[in-house]
Amino acid sequence: MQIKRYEALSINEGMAKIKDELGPNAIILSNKRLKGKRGSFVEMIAARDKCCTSMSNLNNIKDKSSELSILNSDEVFFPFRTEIDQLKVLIMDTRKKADIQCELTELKETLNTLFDMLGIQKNGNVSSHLSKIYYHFISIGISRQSAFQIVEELKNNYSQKDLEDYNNLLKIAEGIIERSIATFYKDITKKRVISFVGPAGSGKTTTLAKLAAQYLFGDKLDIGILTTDTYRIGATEQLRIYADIMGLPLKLICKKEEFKESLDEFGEKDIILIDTPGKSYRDENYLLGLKELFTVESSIEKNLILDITANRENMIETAEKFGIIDYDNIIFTKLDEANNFGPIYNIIDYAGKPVFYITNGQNVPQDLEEVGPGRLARLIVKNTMVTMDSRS
Ligand SMILES: Nc1nc2c(ncn2[C@@H]2O[C@H](COP(=O)(O)OP(=O)(O)O)[C@@H](O)[C@H]2O)c(=O)[nH]1
Ligand SMILES: [Mg+2]
Repeated sequence: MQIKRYEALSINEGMAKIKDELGPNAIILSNKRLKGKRGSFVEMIAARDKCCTSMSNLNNIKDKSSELSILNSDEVFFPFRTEIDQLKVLIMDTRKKADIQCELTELKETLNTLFDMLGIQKNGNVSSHLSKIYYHFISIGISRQSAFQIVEELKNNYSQKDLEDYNNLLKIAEGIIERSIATFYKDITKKRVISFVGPAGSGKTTTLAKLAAQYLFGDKLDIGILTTDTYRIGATEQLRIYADIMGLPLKLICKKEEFKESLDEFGEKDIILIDTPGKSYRDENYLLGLKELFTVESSIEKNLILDITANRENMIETAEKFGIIDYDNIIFTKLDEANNFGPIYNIIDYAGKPVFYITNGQNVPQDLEEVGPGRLARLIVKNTMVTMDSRS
């Protein structure tokens, strides 16, 4: 491919120059009107493929019939076609390999599950209860490794008598999960400035509104709201509606300096809630931008909002990537839409962060529940929200 820049007084003049030099198959990549010393001119960038670089070649083709001009365009595109065909073969090959890889992983997981079950069943007459628990945990989305660990703990640390009754066994398992989750609830200091981060659509704005209502009407606190989610069309509208209904002040922040100013202006507020835009965590600049923004104020509580209907591995990856901003807590949303609560255990365990709230519906403010390790362990093991009012 040969690329060349042209200057001309008009587009027509430029086109003529390009056609003359690069031939009829040249492609115009850009054209701009610019100001020069001698007035305005058009800058045009044009390209042509190498296979028709020689002028004599072009002139030969020009001289021949229209049949040859078709041949010429074939000549131009031939190398691209070959490359496209090779790429197609490569993509199909990669896809096939990915499918096989996927199937192999699934097969390995099934085999491991089977071996785990066999291992559990070797152990005396409580084995059928233990393997039932193991199977239950896997079916509610707890990872195979965690399910196995819990069952091993049951097997090794409890007496035959403890393990004889299935419901009793389940209760003990719930206790193991509760104690494990509780280890992440140490040294908690509630902060005045509270932010919400997480993927797009995970429920940041809705959860912020639910909490604002709780602080305002329940705790009678003075609230201010800030949002950095200002560049998506309609993003601030949703929050403005909530703020207006509750009569709360809302400030939009576009730059880091405005963030500092707004925090100062809300200096008298009991609580400041900060909404942020959601983007894919694969966008490194987005996470770095958030990290940079939070350097403005040393004590900002950062809540990672995770939609529990997402797949477990995906949530773990999100929790890992957002680790860059050193979030304090996790809030799980959309429990009303989820089939399995098991991943909650794995994510808390992976992230090592406490969970103080879960949300279970779109209604603001009611679909929010305050939770602790006990309630979470019950939710996970029973895999249902039925005992909504029980808190711990
Ligand atoms: N079913 C259900 N929907 C929710 C919940 N929380 C938020 N949503 C919905 O999820 C969508 C995205 O929520 P939004 O707060 O705008 O997400 P954001 O992009 O993270 O700010 C909206 O339609 C919300 O109503 C929840 O707990 N359950
Ligand atoms: Mg939002």
